[in-house]
Amino acid sequence: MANAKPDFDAVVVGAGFAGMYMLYRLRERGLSVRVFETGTDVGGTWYWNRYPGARVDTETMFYSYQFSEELQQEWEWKERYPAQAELSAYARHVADRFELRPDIQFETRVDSTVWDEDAGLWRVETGDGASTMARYCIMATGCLSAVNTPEFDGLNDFAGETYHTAHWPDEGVDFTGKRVAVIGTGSSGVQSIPVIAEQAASLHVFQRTANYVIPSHNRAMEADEVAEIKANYPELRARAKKSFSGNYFPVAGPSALAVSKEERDREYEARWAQGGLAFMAAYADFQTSDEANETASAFIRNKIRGIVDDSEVAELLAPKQLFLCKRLCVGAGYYEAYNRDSVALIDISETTIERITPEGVCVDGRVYEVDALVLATGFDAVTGALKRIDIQGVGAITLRDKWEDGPRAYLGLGIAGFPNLFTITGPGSPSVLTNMIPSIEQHVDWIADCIDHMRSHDKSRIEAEAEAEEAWVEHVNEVGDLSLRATCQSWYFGSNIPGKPRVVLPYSGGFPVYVRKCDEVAANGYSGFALS
Ligand code: N01
Repeated sequence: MANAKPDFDAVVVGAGFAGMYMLYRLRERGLSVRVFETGTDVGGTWYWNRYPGARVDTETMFYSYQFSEELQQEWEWKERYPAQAELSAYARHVADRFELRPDIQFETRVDSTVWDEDAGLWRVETGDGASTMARYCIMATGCLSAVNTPEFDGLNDFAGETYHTAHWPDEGVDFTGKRVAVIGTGSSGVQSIPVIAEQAASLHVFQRTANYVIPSHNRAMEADEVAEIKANYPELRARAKKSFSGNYFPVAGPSALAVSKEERDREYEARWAQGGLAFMAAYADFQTSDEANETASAFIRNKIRGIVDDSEVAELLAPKQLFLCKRLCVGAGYYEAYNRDSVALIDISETTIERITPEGVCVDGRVYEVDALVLATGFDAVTGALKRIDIQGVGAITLRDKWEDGPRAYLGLGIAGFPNLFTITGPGSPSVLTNMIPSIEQHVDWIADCIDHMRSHDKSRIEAEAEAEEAWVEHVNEVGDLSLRATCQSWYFGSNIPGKPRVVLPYSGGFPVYVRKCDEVAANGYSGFALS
């Protein structure tokens, strides 16, 4: 049976940016591939997240594929931070340009994937009742794709419309004249609130934790800056890869405390005026020194007080937790939205949402009556999408069981007990702490090279060794616990999902260190993996 013939060399689950590139690379190496995708089109995150105001918050000349020089030269980005529609058009262009569609089966959810040891193949079962055998199974299911819908009492009894930001109707929603509630003030809430506020008759925002929001200062790309970036792409991309987050964010200095308050504030002012995530790289000790961290927090809190007219509302919006505890948000007119008479902020940091009634949202015995409810409540991050599929490895052990106390994976790429299964940007890789597209490309290239190596060395089975996995998980935890981020509640640690074990999900040792480790493992004949 070991030489049983698969239907495809590889099955890839998901046709977002990871799945599309995986398909491209494997096909280029001569493998037959079937991609299964739940949606009706490509794009993953940028297919599903169509909420009002949805746009990327990483500068897009760098949040884009670099594997094809022709692609990066020919595609014209219109905005510094493109909206969902432009990102989705880019994904569709990539699918068409590289003729990916014939190998993607849309509107097909993968329900289970089961390792058949005798055959040395994965049996992938899909929602259409079909079963597909493949030598390799590659999970390109995304880190922020399994939607979190909190189990509010009475949610199903709500008489109005209910939306989740990550499952927004294709045709959009017109809130004109409506009373709207938004629950959640993470990146999705921060982006959608000002846009919904422009339309709605009234908007109640339910905030459990205030976040730090840096203005985006989004604008159209100038022709000369595009030309300059395109002319220097190789150098700029290489420089970004050397940075901690795989982004090119210049660091002003090793410590915020090594300079005077005046100099520091000048730096913060400049970054606030420039806009975007580069603010987080101002000084290198935000994750290691409370005092340094507080200088950035205080600066942003003061900005909020300067923008928001009502001082009580400003204090509620001023974050209490450390800067960069949670993912930094980038917004457009977010704090300004609270100056509208039609917008009210409801603080639920000390209370909670008691229940949803047919009329609206009940907090502290008071019902806020609304016509529409928007859940901007995020995702079961990093592990959620994998655990929602019934994945069974050697001896029918399930991934859900193996990860009951938290995920265990080697480099976030392979899992002991699950041969020939790869995870793109899986737990224990830098993933969500980095610019996602370069991280995806690094994983895809590594997996494609690994499969190539196996084929050229006449190997058909690869499995992470338990000891190597154990050592890597320990290292990920050790490094993760060094950062101040570890002292906070956030989805980086699974704290947003009731009952989810608290585990460091992404590797926080930085992109360059991680890439070196992956390259070493490959150069040493895939050390830590058993090949047979
Ligand atoms: O989700 P979130 P998101 N009762 O988890 C609140 C990326 N992204 O979709 O903080 C009441 O950040 C929750 O409160 P708390 C980006 O990496 C990128 O906004 O847990 N409230 C929080 O306020 C981002 O970090 C882009 O106390 C509840 C909110 O809901 C990640 O995706 C755009 C609750 C959820 O915030 C996730 O962002 C969008 C409950 N039971 C997203 N449960 C860009 O590129 C949750 N909340 C711009």
